[in-house]
Amino acid sequence: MPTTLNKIAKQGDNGATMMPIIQGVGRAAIEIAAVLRGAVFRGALGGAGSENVQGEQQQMLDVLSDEIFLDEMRSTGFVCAVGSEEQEELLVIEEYSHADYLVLVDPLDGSSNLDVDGPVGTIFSIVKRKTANSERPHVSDTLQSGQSVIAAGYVLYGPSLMMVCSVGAGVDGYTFNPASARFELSHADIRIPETGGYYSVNESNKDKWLDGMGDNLDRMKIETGLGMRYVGAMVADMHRTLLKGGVFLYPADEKNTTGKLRLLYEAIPMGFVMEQAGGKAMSNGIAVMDIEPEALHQRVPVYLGSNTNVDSLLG
Ligand code: P6P
Repeated sequence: MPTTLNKIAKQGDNGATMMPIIQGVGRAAIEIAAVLRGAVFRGALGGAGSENVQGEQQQMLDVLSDEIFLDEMRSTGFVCAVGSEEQEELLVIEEYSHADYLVLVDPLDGSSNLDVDGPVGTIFSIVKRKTANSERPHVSDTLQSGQSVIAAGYVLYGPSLMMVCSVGAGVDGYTFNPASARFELSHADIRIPETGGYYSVNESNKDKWLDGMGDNLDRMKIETGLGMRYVGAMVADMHRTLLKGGVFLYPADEKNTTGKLRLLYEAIPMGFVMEQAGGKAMSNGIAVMDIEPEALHQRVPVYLGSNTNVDSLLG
């Protein structure tokens, strides 16, 4: 009998409360995957003609994925609000504004890969509200460090549909089985290899990096001899790093002086998974998970992967 997402209910102290929300993420993933597979026939590839709060051109599928994800979080009945890359303000789920949990999400990460049929992903993180259940959820409920994260993970829309997640008791990978139409455990207890793998970075920005990171990378390449792979979608680059080892990095540069990747719905969820798998996630000299967030769409530099490789990179 295959193991399904129901396994989560028996994991750690929070599995039972997290399972319905993560099952909701799974339902959203299945629907988003179906939309992606048929998008070309519906004229749904390409720009939505709008910008997100980041000033980035929204793809039509960014907007649709955000709507699908919000609907599935609403359907769980356990989520009071969602902080999304695609929405400037916190989205309160009115009929459940008394519920205990908030979800931070990048609904369709790496969407610039879509029109070349490249991999994309969904990244999520779950925290417990700080405001009383009788109050209206507030954006301050999202401003919690990674130490307060209860569960996090990502969905990878690739040759297969995978969800990798943790409720604080290790990391498991589930693959969608079309025969049974559900996610089934395929990668139990993922641990990042201590050595080997690849370094993964957009090296074309190297001359603009801040904090001497160009010299650090040159030194790490000599010390480790790692090859390079870069997909341009954090979920795909993170997933390869998690399974093969190595280091993924997005340093601050002259254009993105505080970094490009978002703390609450990219760096923290990936840092949670990476640390749960025995790896490391750093930013600006401290662990990603120790950064005290100041804003919903705050950006940070990110260095995550195998301990030895992250240590070699950061010196
Ligand atoms: P660049 C996608 O836009 C994203 O937010 C991450 O998924 C990815 O790691 C990064 O930006 C890619 O950025 O500048 O290399 O295209």
